[in-house]
Amino acid sequence: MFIQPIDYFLAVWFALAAASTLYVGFDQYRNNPEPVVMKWGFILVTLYMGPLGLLLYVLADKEPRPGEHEDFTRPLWKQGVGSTIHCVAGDATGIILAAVITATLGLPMWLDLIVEYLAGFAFGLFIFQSLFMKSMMGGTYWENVRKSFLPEFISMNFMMAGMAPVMSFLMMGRDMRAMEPNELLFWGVMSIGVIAGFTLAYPANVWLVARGLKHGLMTQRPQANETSSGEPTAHQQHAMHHPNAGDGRRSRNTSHKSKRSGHQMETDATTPQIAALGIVSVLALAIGMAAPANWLNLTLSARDVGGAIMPQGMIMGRDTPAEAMRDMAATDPRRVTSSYALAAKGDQELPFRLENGVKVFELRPSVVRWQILPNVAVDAYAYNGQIPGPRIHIRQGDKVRIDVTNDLPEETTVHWHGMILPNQMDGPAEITQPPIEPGQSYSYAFTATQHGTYFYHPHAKPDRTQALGLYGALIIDPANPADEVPADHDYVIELQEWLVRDGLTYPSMPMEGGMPNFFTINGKAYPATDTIPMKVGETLKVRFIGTNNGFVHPMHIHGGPFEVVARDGETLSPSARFLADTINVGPGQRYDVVWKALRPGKWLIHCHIPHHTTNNNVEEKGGGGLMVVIDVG
Ligand SMILES: [Cu+2]
Repeated sequence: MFIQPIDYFLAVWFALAAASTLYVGFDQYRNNPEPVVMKWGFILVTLYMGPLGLLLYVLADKEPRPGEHEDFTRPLWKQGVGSTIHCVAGDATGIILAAVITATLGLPMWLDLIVEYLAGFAFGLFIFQSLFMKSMMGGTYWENVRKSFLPEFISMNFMMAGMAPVMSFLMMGRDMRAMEPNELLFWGVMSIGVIAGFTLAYPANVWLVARGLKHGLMTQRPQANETSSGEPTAHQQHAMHHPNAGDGRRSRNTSHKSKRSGHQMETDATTPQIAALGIVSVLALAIGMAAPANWLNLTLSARDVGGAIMPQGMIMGRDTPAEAMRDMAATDPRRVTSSYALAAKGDQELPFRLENGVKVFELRPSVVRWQILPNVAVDAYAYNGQIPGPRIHIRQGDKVRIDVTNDLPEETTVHWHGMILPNQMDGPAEITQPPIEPGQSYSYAFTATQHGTYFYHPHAKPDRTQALGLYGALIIDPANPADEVPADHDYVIELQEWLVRDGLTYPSMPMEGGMPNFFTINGKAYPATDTIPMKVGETLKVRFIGTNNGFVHPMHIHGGPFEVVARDGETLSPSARFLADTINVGPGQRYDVVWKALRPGKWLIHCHIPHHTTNNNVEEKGGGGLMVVIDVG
């Protein structure tokens, strides 16, 4: 499933790469008079470099008109392309195969790079260079290995010097799906890496070809005149070009016929020249492999970060642990099990069944897509497909049991905030109970001895999972109705902060990269929030619940003061009640306030941090986010 614009781009890129490769392969076997090793070199490199591989092929190697290949491929820059193609085809194949295997095994990134280097070098030297070239050039296998070693070493060093940092930075960047071989992004990084490796290896290859240390492009044609004289068609003519070489050597190369005579190259490079280039190549390799460790945690593996997509602006240093990355990662849209339209409401009263006088409730947290505005949805964690979770409405003295089944992709527990209950029913993971693993269940049972406004939320990674939507109201009516502070209307307000960017939902946290840009009351942002209808003279009890994680929200009501009648579930004695028009609702706090409709009109309940009454900094219909209208008729 495509979840980011880059996924569509990559699909087009790889379609072009496939078409380019088909063309190059077709043209190679129909028209191109060159040895098999070069044919495969161009086919593989075009597969890795897509249209760029095609471009190199038609500019440097494709025979323009019959019989012109020898002359066409003679310029040094084309010979350098041929030599680099040759190296990259072998090395990159080894590197990519190793990358798939190490990612699947879950090896740390630093070990990945070393295995990839060794595999690339081995593949290039032992298979692509020595094995394929042996049939071309003659000589024994080990003779080819020995002669190829130094030029292959230098070329591979530059290749990996380009490829390693590209892989490190792009695989461990914001979108770490790039570490997973089953994602297009992984293959996109491989492509960019090969292009970078090619670019860095090219200058060295030009020099190596010019000095007769490596082969460039070659021409290999069946000899028509020899077939007529009864010789088998396998007798072929090789043409190898070393543009620096004198005419004598070139003519000797092009004139050698059926008798294979081993490596034709003689180098005029000096030992200090080769040594200096070798040292620089090792230095480039060391920088390419090690420098990214200044910024990236190369001890992590693909398995550690599991394809996480990180928020923009999160500080990720070389010491950021994998768990911190998983904690801040976006909800994976592919985990969403059901979607809800804007009309869907949270905080629905949860039905129960009676078992031996116990009220039994069921909670199932799962991953849902929840509409907070007509054009904005969050990929959230939700109890029973609702945000806020369903309201558990009971009476003081009730015996209750809540069966929780975890349908989330990560562990959870439930904490009954403010309740007096047995310790093992309290919910803190690892402290009073083992966390409820995905697919597992746990039952919470207690007797409600208190009454008032309470709520429930997870106590396993609440920084992530509560921020993604796990919370719900627990409203307990007093056993004696006279203990209830009366009002004509009763309205619960559950606050929440969201971080939605690039179509992904991240757990909002008060830290770099985690700041929220959407805010909801009961799972909707204004103007999608409720309107509370009232008549002049009526009273409204608002139960503010700090179900959010990050901010203290100064909640304000227009049109006259309210009376604060309860705090954190505890009803205030009449002498302790007070009038106010703004109350600071911090995370975990509850305030019950009673407001009287004195005048007709549209009166607001809203947070007094103005950023919290916008939707991604945009005002719609006079506001946004934490805003509800009381419509007094
Ligand atoms: Cu606020």
